[in-house]
Amino acid sequence: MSNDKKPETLGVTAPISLVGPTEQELKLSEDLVKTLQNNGLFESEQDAQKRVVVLGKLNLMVKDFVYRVSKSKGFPDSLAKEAGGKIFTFGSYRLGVHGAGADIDTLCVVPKHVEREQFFTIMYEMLKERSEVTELTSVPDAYVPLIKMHFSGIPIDFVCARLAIARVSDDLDLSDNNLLKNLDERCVRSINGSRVTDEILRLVPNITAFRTALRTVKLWAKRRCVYSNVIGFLGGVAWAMLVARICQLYPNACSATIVARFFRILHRWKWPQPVLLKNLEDGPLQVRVWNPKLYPADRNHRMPIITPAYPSMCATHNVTDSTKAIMLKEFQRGEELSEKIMLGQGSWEELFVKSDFFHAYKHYLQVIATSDSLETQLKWSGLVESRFRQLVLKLELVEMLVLAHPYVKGIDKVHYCLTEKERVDAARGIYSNERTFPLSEGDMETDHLELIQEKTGLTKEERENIKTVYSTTFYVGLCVEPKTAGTTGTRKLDLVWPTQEFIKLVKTWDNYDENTMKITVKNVKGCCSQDVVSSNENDSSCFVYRSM
Ligand code: 3AT
Ligand code: MN
Ligand code: MN
Repeated sequence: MSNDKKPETLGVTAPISLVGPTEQELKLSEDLVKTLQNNGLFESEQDAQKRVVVLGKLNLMVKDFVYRVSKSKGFPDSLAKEAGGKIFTFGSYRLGVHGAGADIDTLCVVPKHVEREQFFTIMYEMLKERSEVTELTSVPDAYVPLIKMHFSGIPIDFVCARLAIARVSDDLDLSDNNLLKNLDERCVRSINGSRVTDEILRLVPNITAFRTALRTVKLWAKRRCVYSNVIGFLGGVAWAMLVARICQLYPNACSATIVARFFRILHRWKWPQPVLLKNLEDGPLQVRVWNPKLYPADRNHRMPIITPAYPSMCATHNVTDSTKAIMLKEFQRGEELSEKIMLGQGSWEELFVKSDFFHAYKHYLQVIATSDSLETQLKWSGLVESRFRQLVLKLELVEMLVLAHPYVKGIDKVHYCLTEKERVDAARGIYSNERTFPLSEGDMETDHLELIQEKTGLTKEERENIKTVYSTTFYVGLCVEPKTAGTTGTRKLDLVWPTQEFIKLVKTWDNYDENTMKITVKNVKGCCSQDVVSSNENDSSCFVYRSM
């Protein structure tokens, strides 16, 4: 890819500095790449090659899919072939920042005579017949409908857009806004991921520095537990846009400098001034483009980061006062550490030290979602996760609560219960460690019953009557206002209202089933690691506790 043709200025303001890197900065950039390598962030050449092969195969399959549909509609052979079909990629793979096991987010583009539904029927069947394809699932009702699968072992998220054109040729470019005219909304959403990533890459002056800096920021954000759009932090696209903006401001800087400037500038940014990669465009659709002057809802965005492709949207809608404060503190930490590193007085590893969330607070809230099958649990915990930020928003209104710090992900467990009481207890977060196991991806294959048998022994009857409970626990760290000098007596922190409202809210879900899905919110005092959870059971019925 040649960067030479790009104009000096990309972005909504002139660059801050056009200075190129010093010897020392180049050396630090090299160190940074080595550190990223040591953290296993790059895949092997062989794996990279495998991805190219898989994408080649998928591209051919898409053409075959369009051909078959065209033929079935009575197209003569030559026209059926000319109808084309093409894949595009987006997400981390497209940006060139994917890790070893990452998925390839892939978009299938088809001409107008192919129906959207046929992607989920005909294309799905074609994939099913391929020996390379495993774990094939179709999710046609998602906000962005998709097929998920592994192709030759590589996870693929496959979305589809049907354009209002007769032919999808190999040189089709998705940047033309007019392509969005007369499209199904789901197609607009499906095409959006690709248009945004393509636009980000177009707007970055120095792709190599951008990639290394973005890999750094992504690793840092994951280690510091601020990588999650759903929970109210930032997702991959938002982090990419932030790094891209810094690259625009320092078009000739190397990656180490970009990283240091990233923390410095974002820590000092005048939020809610938006981060923009270009001036917003108007376009042919009847949809809203982000505009706080026009739409009051857009004025609520605390850290607006706006996608560059029409129709521009705010990628950070979920940020709350608490998550904003947490990220600003992390930017500050990043600034201090990276400034030290730039002076040759620190190492990049320090930036990536894991967050101490589970030891940082005196009080935590636990939200425990349980059900009795894995299938139900996936949906139920997903729903609770998607509403989790509503709890944080309500906690932010509680007097004396300075900060409600949501943990970035739920912790999944499976409990094997011998009695009805154990089942009820498990739903309330009380369980025996002997028959409870973490459920992360690597553990799915373990035969837990065998392990229990070995550890504690089970009678035949116990074994037959065992009931499984799946649980997902979400955490909020609570920071209470320090007592001011001179105050005496106890203070009460009233969490009844926010927690009850939250429970009500998740139960309004269309698919909520009170017989199979349970939710408990309780407070936990002191250090609360993932397995050692000290809890005072008398508290569980009551969310009022005396603080300090
Ligand atoms: P990984 O390397 O895969 O972890 P990524 O940035 O590629 O990082 P994803 O594969 O999760 O992350 O997402 C890729 C893009 O897909 C980002 C966004 O444009 C779109 N996307 C992801 N999740 C959703 C969602 N729930 N709804 C709508 N779009 C989504
Ligand atoms: Mn991805
Ligand atoms: Mn994906």
